[in-house]
Amino acid sequence: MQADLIIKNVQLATMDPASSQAYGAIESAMVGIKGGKVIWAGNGQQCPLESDHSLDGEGGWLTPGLIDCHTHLVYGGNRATEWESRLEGASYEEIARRGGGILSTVRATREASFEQLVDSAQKRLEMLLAEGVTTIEIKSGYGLELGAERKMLAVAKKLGEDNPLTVCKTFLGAHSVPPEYQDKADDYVDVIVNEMLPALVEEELVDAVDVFCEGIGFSRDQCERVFTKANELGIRVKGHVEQLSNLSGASLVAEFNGLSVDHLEYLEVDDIEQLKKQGVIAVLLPGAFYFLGETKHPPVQSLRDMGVPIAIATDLNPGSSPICSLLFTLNLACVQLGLTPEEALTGVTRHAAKALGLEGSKGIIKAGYDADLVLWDINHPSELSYGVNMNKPIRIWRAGEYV
Ligand code: DI6
Ligand code: FE
Repeated sequence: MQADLIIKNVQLATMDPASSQAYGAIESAMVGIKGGKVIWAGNGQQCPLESDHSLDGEGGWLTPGLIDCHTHLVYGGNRATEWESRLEGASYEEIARRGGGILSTVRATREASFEQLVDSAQKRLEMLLAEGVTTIEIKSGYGLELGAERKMLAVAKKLGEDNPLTVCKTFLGAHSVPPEYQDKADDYVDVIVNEMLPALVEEELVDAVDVFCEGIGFSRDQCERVFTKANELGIRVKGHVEQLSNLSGASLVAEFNGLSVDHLEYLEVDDIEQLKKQGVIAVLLPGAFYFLGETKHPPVQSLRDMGVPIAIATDLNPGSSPICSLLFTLNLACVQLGLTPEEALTGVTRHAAKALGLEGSKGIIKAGYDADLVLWDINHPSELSYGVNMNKPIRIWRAGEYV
């Protein structure tokens, strides 16, 4: 079998669930790449491949490219001074109710030009790329009017065109009620459903639809209206649910056969069964948990017991998670939420792929999957969650191309 490239002398963390080994590990392995895909991965002695090009991994570990499945990467300004007032005692919710919080980023994002948003997001993206992130989800939600939401999603699209990574674009029009619709949230939901969502789907700027189902966001009924429209348009849904309180948003996402439920600090054990039944991924966001100083933990043990796949993401955003590192997030997931290093790595590979509807092409090292790969100078994959700012990829491939 002829390959474009063979990577030799590596240890694989395949993350393949079919393996009986932790991390789906294969020692003394080789990987063959052709046409942007992995065509063979296994023990080097059994390798049937030939190629004019090979690379010696010198015994390092090869993982799937990392996937950040929940970010608000594109935004104007920042909220450092708001954070100062939080440290003086104001809560995240109080600040939001005063018209700060998300709405202050909405003002800055509306004012920023397309180019300014590209430039500021590009800097953050480069930090993630340098850590081995090869797929990222980027949400809108700081525009809250058609033009500004379109601008955000177009920036996300452009970032995907300009950089060696896959971008999934999520419409989060139902993030906060914009100032023009203060006390008229239902009217704003009408605009989302009748104008914004259909236009942006038509323009092919929407891969998924998200909502903030929360006291300071949207009610369960309002979220249901958004999801109904998304379903009609053939777009998968997901939700920021049960972050600060319980509005039974998770069960709503499950009813709509959604991709993922994200945050989950206030998730009730009774709702977990339904997530399992519908194959919904639980996305935990330890960066927001940490930065908001939360004390209520998501029900990790119950999710495990019921077999709901857990993904991990940065939630990178200026208000509740100004954390531009997926590797640090792995450490947070273990230290703060009690995940094992293997669960954490699975959460940014195989399960994150599933949260984006990309299972079958990303998140595992296996023949037929995209050749998104990262080579690390480590002795064991647990090191990726163990050290903070201790690991840097030696090499990254995206769709078989050396980054
Ligand atoms: N939950 C979050 O963690 C982010 N959005 C949301 O609905 C926070 C967004 C922000 O504070 O700017
Ligand atoms: Fe978020």
